[in-house]
Amino acid sequence: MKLTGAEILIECLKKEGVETIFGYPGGVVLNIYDVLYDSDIRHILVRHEQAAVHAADGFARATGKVGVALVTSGPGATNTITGLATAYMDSIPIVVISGQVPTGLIGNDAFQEADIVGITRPCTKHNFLVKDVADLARIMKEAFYIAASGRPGPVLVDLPKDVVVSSTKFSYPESVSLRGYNPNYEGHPGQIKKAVAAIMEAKKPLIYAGGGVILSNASAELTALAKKLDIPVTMTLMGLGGFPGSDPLSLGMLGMHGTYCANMAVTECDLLIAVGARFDDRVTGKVDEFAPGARIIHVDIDPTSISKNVKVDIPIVGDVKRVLAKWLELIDKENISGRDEEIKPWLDEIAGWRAHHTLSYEKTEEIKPQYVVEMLREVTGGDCIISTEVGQNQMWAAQFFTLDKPRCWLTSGGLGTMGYGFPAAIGAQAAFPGKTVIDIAGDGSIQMNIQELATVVQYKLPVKIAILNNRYLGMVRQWQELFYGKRYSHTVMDYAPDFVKLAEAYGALGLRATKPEEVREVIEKGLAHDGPVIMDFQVAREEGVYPMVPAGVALSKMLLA
Ligand SMILES: Cc1ncc(C[n+]2csc(CCOP(=O)(O)OP(=O)(O)O)c2C)c(N)n1
Repeated sequence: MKLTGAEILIECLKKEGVETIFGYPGGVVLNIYDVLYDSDIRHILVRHEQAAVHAADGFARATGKVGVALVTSGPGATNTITGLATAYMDSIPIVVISGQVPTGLIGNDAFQEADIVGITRPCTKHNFLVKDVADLARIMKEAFYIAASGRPGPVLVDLPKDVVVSSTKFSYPESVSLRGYNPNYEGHPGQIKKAVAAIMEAKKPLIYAGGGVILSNASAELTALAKKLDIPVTMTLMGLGGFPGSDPLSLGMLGMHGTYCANMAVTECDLLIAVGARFDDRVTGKVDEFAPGARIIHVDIDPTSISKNVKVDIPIVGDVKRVLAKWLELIDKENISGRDEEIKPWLDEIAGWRAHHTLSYEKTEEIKPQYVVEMLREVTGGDCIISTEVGQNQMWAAQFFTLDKPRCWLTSGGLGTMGYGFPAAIGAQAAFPGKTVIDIAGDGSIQMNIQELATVVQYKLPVKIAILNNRYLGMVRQWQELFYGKRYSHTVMDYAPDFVKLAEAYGALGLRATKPEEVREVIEKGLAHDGPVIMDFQVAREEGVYPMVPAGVALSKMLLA
């Protein structure tokens, strides 16, 4: 029996175990939507294609599965760019299917034509234009494989209308073989041994854990390693939750808004064990003064990441989980008696930095944004999924919402995409209907995808939005305060909707707190409500995020307030 391209596409999604997709229809994908109408695949109709891609991305980060979005050609496809670039920078596995004008019209400036394969080349791991229905099943298999394997990332499949309507026999390939694409998962045995020797020798070792720990599901192995050898751990923004934040060995986040003790520990360590981290400039500060006295081990699945920004002494190309498991195996054979005594001076030094400066803020009559985040942590007991927007809200969430588990933290690290958090929360909530999902937002960022309130109300997705409302584009204002003589050029956001009324207009619950004493009550009420909620916290307007390492400055030269 022959199936149409549209039918084949849906069969492929079923074969991949896809149950939920996010999308927005249009002319050239009508046949696909028509087949979808009768299928068991749940489709969530967002209000903007950017949100469909962020939702697929949030779904992927929370579940570890490949997220899927479906959009139409032209503007539908171009609206996905920010979502694709966001997923690309953070190595998130998603497959975006875009409609395309019929092959015969490609290049003719046809109605709603955009060269989406050309446009997305720099911001996808790979992309495909399907020219023949006979290739469709194979391409879908490859798309899912490429998205999820090696260093994960977004894949786009562009489907011309004529391919969607023509038919062929359907058979789904069992396996994929792609010339020149063979991710190396194991790591070189010699290098693995060398790393273990360096770890055993080090007097001041430090683990620097990045998003790769989360992506490769390596938290258990990382935790076992740190605890076995008493090695302190600092995490990047993307690595948060990869090691329990409330463990005494956790130093919290490092980098531009990292903790004092994490940044000092990086500066003073004699061995830096980088796992699934990519030495981003927000992490290293001035590269020449990053971990100046340390040997560096770097484990990463992507060979092009190694020695890209910082020169590495022991490179290991492999899957973080497998390499850590191998290390543990080898360390089991080592004699570690007396290690407590050896590592103690280093742990004492770190305790000194911790005592010298902890994350804190001054309590005043006004609501402090950090206090809101602390209360969210306290009321939920940490048992929830947090997404964030971008700006001060994101950094306060990273600093004050101590995360103990992986896949509970959805944030745009690499691209820094305002408007990411709310749709990402939709993706996570769709995957886990019973879980509490909270988007910690700024008043600026939330307005970038606020239209998705309609989506959460329609699909009964009880996402909670906590707006740290400072009526500024706060993070930019902070830079203007510090580096531009307080000239607040176009960062004042005094004109904003009444967020409580806005929530109500969409059929959600709106709550507001204007005094510190109201914060806890609003959170409790918001979390107890069984539908979507906006909580508008009117916070101190000119609060800053500290510590702060100014761009391009050494980590040890933090501004503490
Ligand atoms: C799409 C996009 N545009 C612009 C920026 C630059 N930017 C970074 S932080 C920020 C301010 C964010 O303001 P808000 O959402 O109110 O959060 P706050 O910093 O006040 O918590 C801006 C404009 C960005 N990151 N993303």
